[in-house]
Amino acid sequence: MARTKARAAAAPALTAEAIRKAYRDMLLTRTIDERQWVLNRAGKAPFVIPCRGHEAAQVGWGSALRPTDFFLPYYRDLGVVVACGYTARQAMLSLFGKAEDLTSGGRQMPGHYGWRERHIITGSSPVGTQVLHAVGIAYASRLRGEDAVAATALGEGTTSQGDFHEALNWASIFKLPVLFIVENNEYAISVPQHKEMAVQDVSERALGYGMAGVTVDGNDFFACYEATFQAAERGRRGEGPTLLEFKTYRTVPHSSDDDDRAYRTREEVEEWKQKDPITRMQAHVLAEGILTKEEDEALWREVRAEVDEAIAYAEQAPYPKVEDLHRHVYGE
Ligand SMILES: Cc1ncc(C[n+]2csc(CCOP(=O)(O)OP(=O)(O)O)c2C)c(N)n1
Ligand SMILES: [Mg+2]
Repeated sequence: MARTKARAAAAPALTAEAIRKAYRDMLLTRTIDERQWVLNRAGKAPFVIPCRGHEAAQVGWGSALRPTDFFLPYYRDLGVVVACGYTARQAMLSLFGKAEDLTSGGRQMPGHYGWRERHIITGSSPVGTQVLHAVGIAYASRLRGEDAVAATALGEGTTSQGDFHEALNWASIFKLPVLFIVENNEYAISVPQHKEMAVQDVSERALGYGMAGVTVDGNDFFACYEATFQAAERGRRGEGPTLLEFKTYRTVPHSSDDDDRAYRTREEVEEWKQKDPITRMQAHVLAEGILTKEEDEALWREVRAEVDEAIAYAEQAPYPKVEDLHRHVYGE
């Protein structure tokens, strides 16, 4: 479903090793996500923002970029940070608000991912602020003479905010290497897409800013990877930003505080569960002989054990000390 001015050389073919890693990252993301939900329901974790259903989109874009690029994920992007090396332990430490939490030392709500060494820039809770930050970072990076791109993600609902339009306009005027990645899951909490905007595809909005816009199947890891790689290459060549739309669906409520039965049918959810991105990737790795059935089963066991261990570790880890309250506010 390519749209405007989006031509670029194809990504080099992924090696079996890279495909295996992507599949593992998707599986780890799903397993962390499912267990976090259970921990919430068991009364052990106050708040969870799930990513279930978005794994192909997230691991797809997270693994198509370089460590020198800048990542500005949004709250749902566990799969992006996992593709960058974020571990199950880190996810659970953050969930429980423990001192060792990589992203904020236990200060932030879960889902506010930040990791200086991996160029992952933490976001704020008001949706869409990261979109403007990405533009500023791309501009700064260009002034420094680097060839990095800044990639930021958001939901389709967030594209109705002013910040989004200002960011696209500026980035396109200055031909900045920014990837605006919209994970379109058809809802902004309870509001369906047709009440959020009058266009069918978010990528149509690219036209109004004179930039490339691309819509792909967000449940297809390879499509998301390829589209991101190509958009990044265009950005590095000075051809400007791209608006990428990955059409997907969250198969669980918006957050642990939401009840999606109030605004969508079980039939609709079931229909999307049949298009599960992990089942699809599993079918691919088995059909291509990248993993045997036995290796696949072993991988699932290994990932589950990793998440069990992470929960046990994070549960007993200490909370931040009261004396440390003011740390991380000013540079040291
Ligand atoms: C400026 C602002 N308005 C409202 C909210 C409350 N809120 C949090 S997430 C969300 C829905 C966003 O939907 P979308 O952009 O489609 O992303 P999704 O959660 O579906 O991935 C809203 C309204 C907020 N955090 N910030
Ligand atoms: Mg949405």
